[in-house]
Amino acid sequence: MQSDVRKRLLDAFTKSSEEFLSGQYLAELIGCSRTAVWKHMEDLRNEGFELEAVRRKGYRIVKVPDKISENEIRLGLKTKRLGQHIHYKESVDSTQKKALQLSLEGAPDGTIVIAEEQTLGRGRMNREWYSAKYTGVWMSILLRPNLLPQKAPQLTLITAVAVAQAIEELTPLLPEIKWPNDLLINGKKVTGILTELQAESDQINSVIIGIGMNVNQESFPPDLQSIATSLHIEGGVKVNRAKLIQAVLTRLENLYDLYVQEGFYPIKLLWEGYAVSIGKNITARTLKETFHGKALGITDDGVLMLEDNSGKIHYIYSADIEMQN
Ligand code: BTX
Repeated sequence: MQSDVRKRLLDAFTKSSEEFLSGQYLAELIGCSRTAVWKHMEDLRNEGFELEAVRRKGYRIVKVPDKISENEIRLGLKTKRLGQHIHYKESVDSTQKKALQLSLEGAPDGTIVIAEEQTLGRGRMNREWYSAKYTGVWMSILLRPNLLPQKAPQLTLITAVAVAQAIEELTPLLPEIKWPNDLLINGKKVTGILTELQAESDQINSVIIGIGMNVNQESFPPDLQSIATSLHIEGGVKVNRAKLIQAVLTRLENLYDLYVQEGFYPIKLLWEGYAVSIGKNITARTLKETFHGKALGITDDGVLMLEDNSGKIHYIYSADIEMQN
């Protein structure tokens, strides 16, 4: 829809003391046919507006979409690097893909891509990531760290701590981290993290950290109902997504600076405070093998240590974890 038509329509509803505005009135106001008004109203509906159309009365706006604007993210953001360049999209296939494209075009460290909706959001190993419109935080952060490529998995753990801290800052909820990339609340997944690396031999060109946070969903599709949750479902109130984004960016920048100055150890201590799988019997599935045993903890590099039934310790760099007790 042309933005001036959109603005005039919304202004008409905002300024009117009547709840319903007739199609005829709106048609005259904009200078178009009633059919065109109907089409414009359908466009608004597709943008997330909840509308009511009643015969002989006209149209009424029941609910405006809970959108995030770029300005809302910028306003009051106290970071130095993260989020200083924002690419905000109404809809994308995947923010990871867009961030990779920007990375190849030379976008600076700290650039973020945020979308209201992803049509092809993905998790690890190309699994699907459900990213419904206006309900979550679907964000990719482009970093250009001066790190060895083998250190990149630590960034997933740093991000998990940052997200946990941000959730605690804005809600009374108690998030837990399931190694390596899930945040859980009451045992269900509230956030997933996907870290992707572009590196040449021993140098990182860029790291793209994808964060998918379930924020204001009231329900999930049947196949996710038993494993997924949102901050709204758990806390009973809606959470301001722009504030949450700001909190994640601020926390991540602070933790990242701490990491650069002091190494992974202080992050490890914070991470352990949220860890849910440590000390438990787990099954860890890597691409090649499946291990059963007790999760002993993580090394100073963020690698998972698992002790199998024969007492042998395995060092696991990446896996899907299932907890037995
Ligand atoms: P993962 O591979 O650990 O988890 C993917 C699995 O999680 C899916 O197979 C499904 O079972 C479940 N799942 C799918 N959608 C959801 C959801 N909304 N909530 C809870 N569980 C779900 C986790 O991968 C990493 C996800 C990163 C997503 C971000 S969003 C921004 C960025 N762009 C993009 O395409 N991906 C990242």
